[in-house]
Amino acid sequence: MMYPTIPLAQSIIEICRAKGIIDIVISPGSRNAPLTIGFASNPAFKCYSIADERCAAFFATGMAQQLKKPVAILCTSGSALLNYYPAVAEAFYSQIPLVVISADRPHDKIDIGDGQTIRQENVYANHIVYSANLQEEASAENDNKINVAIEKAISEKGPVHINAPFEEPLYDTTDELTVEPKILDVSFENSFSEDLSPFVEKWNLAKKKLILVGVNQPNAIDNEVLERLAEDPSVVVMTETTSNIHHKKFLNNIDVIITPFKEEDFKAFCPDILLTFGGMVVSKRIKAFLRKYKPHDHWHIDTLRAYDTFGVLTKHFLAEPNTFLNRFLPATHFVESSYSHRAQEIKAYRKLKHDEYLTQIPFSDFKVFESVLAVLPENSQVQISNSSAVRYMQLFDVKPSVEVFCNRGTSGIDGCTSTAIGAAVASGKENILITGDVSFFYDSNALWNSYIPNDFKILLINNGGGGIFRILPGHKETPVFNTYFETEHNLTGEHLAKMFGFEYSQAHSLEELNTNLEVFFNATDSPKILEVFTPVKENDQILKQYFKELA
Ligand SMILES: Cc1ncc(C[n+]2csc(CCOP(=O)(O)OP(=O)(O)O)c2C)c(N)n1
Repeated sequence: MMYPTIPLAQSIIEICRAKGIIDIVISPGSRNAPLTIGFASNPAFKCYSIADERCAAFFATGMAQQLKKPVAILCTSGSALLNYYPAVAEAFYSQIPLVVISADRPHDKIDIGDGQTIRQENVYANHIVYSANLQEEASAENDNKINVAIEKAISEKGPVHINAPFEEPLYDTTDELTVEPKILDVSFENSFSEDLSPFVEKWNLAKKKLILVGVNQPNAIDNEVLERLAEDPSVVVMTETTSNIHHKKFLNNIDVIITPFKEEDFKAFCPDILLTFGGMVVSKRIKAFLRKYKPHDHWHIDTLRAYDTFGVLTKHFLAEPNTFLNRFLPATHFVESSYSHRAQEIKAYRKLKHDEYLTQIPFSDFKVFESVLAVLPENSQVQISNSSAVRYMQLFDVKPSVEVFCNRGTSGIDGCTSTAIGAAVASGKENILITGDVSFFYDSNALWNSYIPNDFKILLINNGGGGIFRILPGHKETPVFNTYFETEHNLTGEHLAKMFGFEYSQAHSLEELNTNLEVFFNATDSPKILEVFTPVKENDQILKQYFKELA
């Protein structure tokens, strides 16, 4: 076995191994050579080489999102680690265990005019679960910090930073381990024993209970739990596309349901108790509604965090949602109420209106989603880029066997493609990225990646710029709008596809799209991009009219 001679590098490698970290995404550099050589020469690790640190970090985020265990990223000193920051922030808000390892100059070389040197310690201070600022000499204190960092990434589900100073020579190796780092076994209590009786009592008295689910891992909630919620006449469940929860009685198109509501509808729909779980919620309208028509109580279930999103948070249950619901629901009883029934009526009516409208409209972003979602392969995974793509998705039903993910932690457009590729690699599932053009071009370096599976596919909806800004209030057709908001362009993905070895096809009409989709999911020996050109100036009109027609 080949080890770096530097003891600190050996310790980091050995502790990572002992803690079960397998995947290491490495970006090139010299300062990190001891770790690069050590990780890459050790069969306990699976290493990936990705040059662009922003892409590398999002790729690792996509992997960790799927594996639900830490993935490490390793880079050199200087601005390299700053390029990790967008993914660090995303991981922080999406509760993804990302272990950042940055190589640094020794302390006495910082701010004295040495090259490729910045102030690396605590550089992610505002968005990190733990920062291990190591000393150059191997020590029990260093070992302790490395252990804590990895344990915290797991237990606090978030990014951690290990900053490791190395002095030259950096490339020397030895075939013997010279350190015996301390491996701390930190165990975490995962039981939930709070007395729930006061909450059961409240629940049993309330005639209107709304459950709202944000970003949630597939299969996280037992079917019996979902069935029970669906059967209670006093319970309405609203799910976002990224909740990965499906039941025919749940309201899975939130904006479709509530956008046409008038004052009296909102009042009637306003719950006594709002119970939430999962991560970020996409729908702005549900947030505006619940902030205005406040429920009496808002309870949130999460092992770690509870955001007061609606200004009425009254209880945080520190539990896994599935654990909590399995204990809580059997203690409650169904309450007679028309709440669920009325919601079902609205849902059925909106569905009619939705279907009717779709038969009338011309080719547009909206129509693209209808066509694509209908033919998604069973058991595939969809990654959606931020912007209007994730909002359009919310207007449709997605096949229950299809898993849906989106970087909603910070809603950035800066790493959607890289995340999707990381998720595709880690999940092994057929993965389809549905993306807008600006998000796609922004993260085009994501394609500079030699691990992209052949069944990875990108559906690129090219509406000539950021179509979202036409939908948002404030849109006026001016040069300022076109240049600085929409960032209009005439680019296509064709040359990028060629450069990075993707099969490429185009569609300019519904007929072309449907014809292309017939073969898009056929197996081939390279990943594919299908670029769909939609009418820039009609998309937003069609969407706005849709919300009017739903009433
Ligand atoms: C890193 C980052 N910069 C800026 C934004 C603001 N932003 C949100 S959507 C968007 C445009 C996205 O356009 P595109 O990907 O083409 O999707 P469309 O709006 O057309 O659906 C921008 C710039 C962001 N979310 N993240």
